[in-house]
Amino acid sequence: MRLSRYFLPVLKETPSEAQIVSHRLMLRAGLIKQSAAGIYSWLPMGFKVLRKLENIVHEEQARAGHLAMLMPTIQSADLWRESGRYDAYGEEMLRIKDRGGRDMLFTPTAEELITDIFRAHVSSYKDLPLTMYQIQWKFRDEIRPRFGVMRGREFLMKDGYNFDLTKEDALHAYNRHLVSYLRTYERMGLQAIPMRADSGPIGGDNTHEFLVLAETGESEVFYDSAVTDLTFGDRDIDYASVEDCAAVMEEFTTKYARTDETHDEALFNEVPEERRRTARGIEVGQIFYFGTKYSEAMGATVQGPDGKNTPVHMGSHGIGVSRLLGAIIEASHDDNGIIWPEGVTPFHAGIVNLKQGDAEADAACEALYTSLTALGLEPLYDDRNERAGGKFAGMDLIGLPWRITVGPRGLKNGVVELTSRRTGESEEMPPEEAVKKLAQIYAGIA
Ligand code: P5A
Repeated sequence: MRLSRYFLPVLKETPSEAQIVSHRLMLRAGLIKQSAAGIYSWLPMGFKVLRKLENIVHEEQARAGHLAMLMPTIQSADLWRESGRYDAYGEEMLRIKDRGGRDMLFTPTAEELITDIFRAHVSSYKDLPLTMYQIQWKFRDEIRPRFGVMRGREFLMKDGYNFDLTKEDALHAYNRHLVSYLRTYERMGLQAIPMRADSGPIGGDNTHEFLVLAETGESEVFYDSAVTDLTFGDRDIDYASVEDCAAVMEEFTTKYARTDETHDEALFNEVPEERRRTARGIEVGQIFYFGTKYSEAMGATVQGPDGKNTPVHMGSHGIGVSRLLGAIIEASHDDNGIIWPEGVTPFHAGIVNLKQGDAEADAACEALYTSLTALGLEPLYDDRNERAGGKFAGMDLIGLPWRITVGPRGLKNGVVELTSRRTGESEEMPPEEAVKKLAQIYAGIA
């Protein structure tokens, strides 16, 4: 992409309404624009990152054997009356009447709708296990929408639902989701720690939230610092294996890590004092096992091997996809702007032409652009007729992990400069070397 043809409305001033750094940077870098309280448009560059996050989620869900689908955002209230949640959900639910006076709502989550689909089509245990998920917009009429996409009213969520014959099978689904979420967040460059939590309006007693530690996080958390040493890495896990998933579950959830809702001071005090931590975190996901809460209320049963009909065991699992943009920026920025992790960056590298209009510099930039594109990488070429200082500041603000600087002086010696956004370190090398280096960096990521 050439910057001269892109839509990137960067702001010079720091927007006064933004209280936390990720919100400020998302506005300043032209990623989003607020349209009403807690409701945002996603401008081209913000949308690009959102799509990257969605892709990672889809790939990891497929790896775990889960089926992608899509349900509507507007639902009939009748289903929610069956589960009892139409009244229980309260003010957070956006209620709408259609022209016939029927009660409708904008989905805050979709346990009811998926249970309705299940009961219409599945009647035998032979069709289990089954896990389906979607990535779809949700609406919750939060009392205090704030911090930009972090606590929006409209937000993008991955929501998945498992159906199993027994509690044991459903707990395997729970563990499998924990494993796949750990992998998902790590691919996004994040450490998200599973913590014992409260299930709120979704229900059930078995639930973990995934938290990214950050001073601006809305949740207060308590944990054994040993949990921050755990990384999932490049493990080859067989998602169908009950033992494999249970082992990861045990490794990642045995040490003390809880949100304030489930915090137990006495248990916490058993953690060696030097490892006890109190901090704040951003909730980027949550998994639930709630047994037969919805299947019983809505008559979602299957015939078991013994010929008897039993309600299915269920759980649901959510990732705050749009919130993740904020969480990633909170975890990865400096005074000059965003620092995108390679796995989610909107463009793989910036190309800065120090002397636009200089025939040699222009040609070198074009050649770099062509070679990177041919390798499947997406460069963002700053081809505007601007001062170098402004171009550098702009690149730092939008946070592409790598920058290639091209100028007449370097070209005389046959070199360009490759700079890491994270470390600020620059290295001079021939243009072909820079291309090769970027290809290596992104091998297996892009
Ligand atoms: C699990 C999927 C559920 O709704 N039902 C379907 C279950 N869980 S949850 O924890 O309530 O939400 C899942 C994730 O969505 C994100 N989230 C939000 N993101 C932005 N703004 C909001 N107002 C908001 N509310 C929830 C969180 O990341 C949460 O973990």
